[in-house]
Amino acid sequence: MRLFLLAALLLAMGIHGESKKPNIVLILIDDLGLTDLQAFGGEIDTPNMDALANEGMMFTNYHTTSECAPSRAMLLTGMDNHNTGLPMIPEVLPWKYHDTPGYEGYLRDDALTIAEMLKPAGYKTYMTGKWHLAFGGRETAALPHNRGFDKTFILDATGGNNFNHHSYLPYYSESPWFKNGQKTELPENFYSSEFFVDQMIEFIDEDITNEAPFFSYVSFQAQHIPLQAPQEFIDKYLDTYKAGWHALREKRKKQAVENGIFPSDKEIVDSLSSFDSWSEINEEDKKILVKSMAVFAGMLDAMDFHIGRLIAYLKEQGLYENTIFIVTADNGPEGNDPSEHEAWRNWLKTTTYNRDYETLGGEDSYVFIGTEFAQATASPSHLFKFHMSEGGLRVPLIISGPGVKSGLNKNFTFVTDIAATLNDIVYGTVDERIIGKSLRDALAGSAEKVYSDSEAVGLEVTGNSALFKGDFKIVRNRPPHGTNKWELFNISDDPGETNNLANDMPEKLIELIAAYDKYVETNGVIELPADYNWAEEMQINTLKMNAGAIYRIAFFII
Ligand SMILES: [Ca+2]
Repeated sequence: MRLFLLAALLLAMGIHGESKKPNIVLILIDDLGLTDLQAFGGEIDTPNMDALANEGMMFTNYHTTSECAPSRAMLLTGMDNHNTGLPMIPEVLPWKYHDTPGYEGYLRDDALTIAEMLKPAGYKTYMTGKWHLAFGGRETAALPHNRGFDKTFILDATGGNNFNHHSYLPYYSESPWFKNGQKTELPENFYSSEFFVDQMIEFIDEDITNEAPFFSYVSFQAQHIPLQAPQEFIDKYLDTYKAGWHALREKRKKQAVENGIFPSDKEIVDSLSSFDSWSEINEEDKKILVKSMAVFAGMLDAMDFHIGRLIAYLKEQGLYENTIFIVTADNGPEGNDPSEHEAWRNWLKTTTYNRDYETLGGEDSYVFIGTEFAQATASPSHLFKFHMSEGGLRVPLIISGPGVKSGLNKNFTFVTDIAATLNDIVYGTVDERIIGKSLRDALAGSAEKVYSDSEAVGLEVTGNSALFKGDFKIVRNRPPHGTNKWELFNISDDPGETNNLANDMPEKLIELIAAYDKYVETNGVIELPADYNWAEEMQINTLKMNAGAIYRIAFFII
């Protein structure tokens, strides 16, 4: 009997004397505000992600980068973006920089992905959704199929239509979709969030008899423009946003305080004062904006619903208990209004897209929420995507699963910590090329700081910069929403970034700028010229990338 028990125990522990390695599900949301999930203070129904948040650890001071591809490269490799080949999204990368090491525009082969790191430990590796690290699929060696993932169905672009293969920008003639490294069509009745989960369940299910652990990367198109959702999800929110953006920013802040995400006694920036006032918007435009927000909410609600189906499947298969879930976003909410750009307006006329009220959020509809509602969904933070202020960088992070305590962690954490943590969980050590810190102690309930007061964390994306050190942060945003001058904040005391201390604490400012200069030197950051303009750069790159687009743009410019 004793021998039998010993044998059973050894079997349960695996041949190396360790307990069975956990499955890992990494869920990445595109362009999400800090308070978009209900657990973080939002009004949209996200019960499945909220359940993971309640079971696991919610990180309230987690920072990613301000843009898609650099965040994804850092998340998947644990390295600085300037060493991965994706210092910025390739669509706005000046062409002349492509030959500079680190600025290739696609994922370098020496920047190992989490999938490549986990393969030697026997993991089955799957990915569905947005990749955006292989230069629109032109660099096939950088597609996930060639970067450690066994099975993939992916989009290699910044975004795309959620119902079909149509592109969402003139830069792409159509959305580049790949299945296992080969160009592919989309199936009938495609809706992005639903399909990514269906396909992921199919991948897992095909290998269900192989008891090796799996790594599943589900990278949603939600909440990237064009915002689109099935009608029944949109209908739930048609009246939710009628009070406008000032009310939403305030309501989100209040609820964030109640949920413990933001301290109760701290100010926030009156960020909306520099934009349009809700009261001055005409009734026609208000109708479109209120419904656009309903589409935004419906898209998030739909994604959560489908995440619920993945969780239910894992529970049915008895896999849920040994699965670590990581839910996070690549950057803050999208505040661009593409209709302000003439090239986009001209391009739209060549497509099947429209912005009709009745069908907003449908297959041929092009929806965005605009600057003001983006600022509201980033509440209580300042600014949004593309900026190094907290609204661009601070997004939700939820980690749940075996060994993870339930609670809130309010210490500074960073996008590169995810790869470090997974390395540590699987191997008990962190690969030396990873610059992030393992969150294992934090997940076990430790309230110790992850980064010591003497450790600096630098960031540069598309000419905007930040550096975190101890309680302090320096930030420099380019116009129009910044001055291109360094500002200094104590984000521990002032997470709303209301009080620029640059003049009051010149020595602290000099200390952090010196640390930033060292960061630039260490990572080979190219300083962008003062007249750099991302929209112009995207037009130039569009002309270079796409002969058809040259004709379309030239036609309308003339
Ligand atoms: Ca994004």
